[in-house]
Amino acid sequence: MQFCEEAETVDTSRLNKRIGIKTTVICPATEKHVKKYLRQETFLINETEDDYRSITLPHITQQSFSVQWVYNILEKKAEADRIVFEDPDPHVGFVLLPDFKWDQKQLEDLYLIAIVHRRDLKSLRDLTPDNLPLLRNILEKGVEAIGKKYNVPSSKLRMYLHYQPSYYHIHVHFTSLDYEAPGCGVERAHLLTDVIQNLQVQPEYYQKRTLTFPIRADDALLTKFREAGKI
Ligand code: M7G
Repeated sequence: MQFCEEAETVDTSRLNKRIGIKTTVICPATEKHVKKYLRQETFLINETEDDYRSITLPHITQQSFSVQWVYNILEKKAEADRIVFEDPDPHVGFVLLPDFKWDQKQLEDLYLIAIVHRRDLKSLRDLTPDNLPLLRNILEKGVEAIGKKYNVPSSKLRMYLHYQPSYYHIHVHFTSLDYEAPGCGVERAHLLTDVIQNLQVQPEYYQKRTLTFPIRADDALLTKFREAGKI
């Protein structure tokens, strides 16, 4: 792994199939970026509705990663040539493009992200039934676009949202079912189809439910939960 200072955020993944090495370059890399990629012990946090309001929300408002790279993509200032599909609608629209974790050389580790155009949704916690048209649109058109471009059917796709995400601007991960993508485990990934059904069954599901997520030992949010006597 290398970290350099010069450019805007540039994150490039390369998978060398012959020797099986994947490298990531992040420019510039903040201390938080460096920590993210260092091996660390992790813990599970059960975050109640109150914990989210009193601990997590103030924390992420103050110190989450910048989402400028997301805005650059949405405004076509970055990666415009990599866009696989776009629905420009301001409410239900999104941009679908290869994730930096995928070099697009083989379909086995296919990895795309759908980034929504609207900017008011940070994470799962903000989703309500009002966002069902957005989520259904991503599911339907994302699957269709990936089918057309890569000939991969929906039965071979794992589509999910992370909680907690690293970047607090709603996006959906589309990964090959044959690829154990980092962060696709049950403790962090929420299937898009489940999210849609949960919102249909219980309108305030993501505001009311306790949500469990893994957290690294060096994450300041863990310290906040500890200080509050929650773990
Ligand atoms: P996440 O759920 O916020 O967190 O996902 P994670 O990084 O811990 O999984 C953000 C996703 O965006 C990840 O899969 C990243 O690899 C991907 N990603 C991050 N950056 C900075 C970029 C970028 O600039 N371009 C693209 N195409 N993908 C990115």
